[in-house]
Amino acid sequence: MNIQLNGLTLPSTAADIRTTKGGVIAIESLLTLSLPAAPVRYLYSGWQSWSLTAWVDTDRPIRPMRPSLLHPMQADPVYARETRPHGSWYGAVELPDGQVLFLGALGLESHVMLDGQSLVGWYESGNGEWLLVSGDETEFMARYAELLGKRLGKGRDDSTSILRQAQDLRSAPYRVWCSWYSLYTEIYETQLLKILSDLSPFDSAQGLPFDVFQIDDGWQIGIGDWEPNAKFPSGMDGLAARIQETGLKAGLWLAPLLVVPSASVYHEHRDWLLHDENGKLVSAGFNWGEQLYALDTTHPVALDWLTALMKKVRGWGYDYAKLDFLYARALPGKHHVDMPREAAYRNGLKTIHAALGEAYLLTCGAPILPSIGLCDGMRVGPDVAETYTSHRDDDLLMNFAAPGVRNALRTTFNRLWLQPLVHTDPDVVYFRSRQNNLTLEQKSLLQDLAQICNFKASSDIPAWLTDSERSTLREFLESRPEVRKTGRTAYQIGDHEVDFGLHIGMPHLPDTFTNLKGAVLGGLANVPLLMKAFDKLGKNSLKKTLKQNPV
Ligand code: 9PG
Repeated sequence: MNIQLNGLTLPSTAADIRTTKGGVIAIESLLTLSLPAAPVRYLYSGWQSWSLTAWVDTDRPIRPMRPSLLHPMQADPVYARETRPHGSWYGAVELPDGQVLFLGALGLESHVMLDGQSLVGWYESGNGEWLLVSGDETEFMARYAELLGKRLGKGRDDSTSILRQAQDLRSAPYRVWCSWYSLYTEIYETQLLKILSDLSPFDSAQGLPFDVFQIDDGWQIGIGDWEPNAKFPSGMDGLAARIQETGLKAGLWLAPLLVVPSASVYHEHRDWLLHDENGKLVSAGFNWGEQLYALDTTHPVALDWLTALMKKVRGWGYDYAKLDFLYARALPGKHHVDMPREAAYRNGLKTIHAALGEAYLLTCGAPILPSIGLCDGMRVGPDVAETYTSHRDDDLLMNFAAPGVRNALRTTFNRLWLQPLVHTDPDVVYFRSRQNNLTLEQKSLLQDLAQICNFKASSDIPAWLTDSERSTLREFLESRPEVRKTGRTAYQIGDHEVDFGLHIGMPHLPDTFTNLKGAVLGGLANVPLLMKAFDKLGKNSLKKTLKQNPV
């Protein structure tokens, strides 16, 4: 039937539609819309926290990211080789006359793609609802969020998190010190205690007013072996107690749905892992010099193990959990109990959420829509880094999920529409100049985005800050500027205006020769042994850096 929208007549495969505020809703398993003209821009929607989400000119196709070894952990691997404009759950097109059309699923396991002059949306199985709207992007994304909230819930309203009871969330969210973006995996107990004391939480004049001290990756014996390693002799409960003594809440990072071959669960409970139709383990990517696998949470015993793990972390004294690499559970595979992959993920997350009780749950590396309503905060972009961008990631690997400030700004900015549903975590900001290649402008873009998100985190080591950096960090943590959107890419934040426009576009497509070099590099990066060696080199250079820059 023809769908009438904002003066446009769109031939479609919809059998029936109903009108809704701003547009129409159709229920279809496959919905095709014929557009009046070929679009000039497409809004890509990445599957999980780190995956590219951006408006891209249709004459600048997104090529498959390199290396493919990382596809399961950077994109939805089912669609990672698709070169037509596409994305998870929703997509939008801008027509040559500037008119914008949006097609978004209100259910899970759905995808949208631009095929020539047709916009196509489909569900991986069965029927589901589609919202079709046009007009102003801020308005239609708000409408989409509203409808999703009704179907998936709003974690913020529903949950009984400690944070929610303690304060008005929008005006005073948690401020988090996180160990990752300075120390990475090289953390140990006495070093973290020194940092904790240097934050001087007891000193109201000089102290840095953080609310949470969050220990990131590096405390555990292994991915799947969630017990403290030898660098944490007082145990995780001992450290949590020390953190709490300072008045801060203790936070802990885990990747509870991942298992690596060196972990004991891998050997003892192979049947808990996600397998494919042929009985082979499903790859969840490659990191820490190891192949990653996923826990199949439809396996009741694996689910019990997961619940016990969450309760253990709570029992140790952690009130804030950063749960990472969560996409693993939503990868396609043959589950112990047959169910759609994102529904299976949601079941797992529901169990985690319940087991964590009142603790604040920050999801990371998390499939976006399936996490709505079941967490407090969600990382909505790739990792930041001490560099803005790199020739390697932009031009050779064409990898826009890789850690870097430009990649983080771009994707996070395009996910701000999620704010009514969840705390959007833009990742940490930097104030330090030590161990940092960012310009002042680049650092302030991150700070502005954190103000917009009202989610403030930093990994700056107090001893690395100059006096003036320390006081600007302090002011940043204390400030509560008024935030107002003033244009498509611009915001007024307190007394200054910031335009992200120049920072959220895509780099030019590389020329043929650069692309060829990139193919060689991408090929090499697909060799696990080389990746492992690369990981080792990185670790050694990190150790050296930290020796030269004591905390
Ligand atoms: C700990 C880190 C930090 C960080 C998380 C996550 O695409 N990648 O290769 C990729 C690797 C690691 C990564 C993100 C992406 O970092 O986002 O904050 O907790 O794990 O290992």
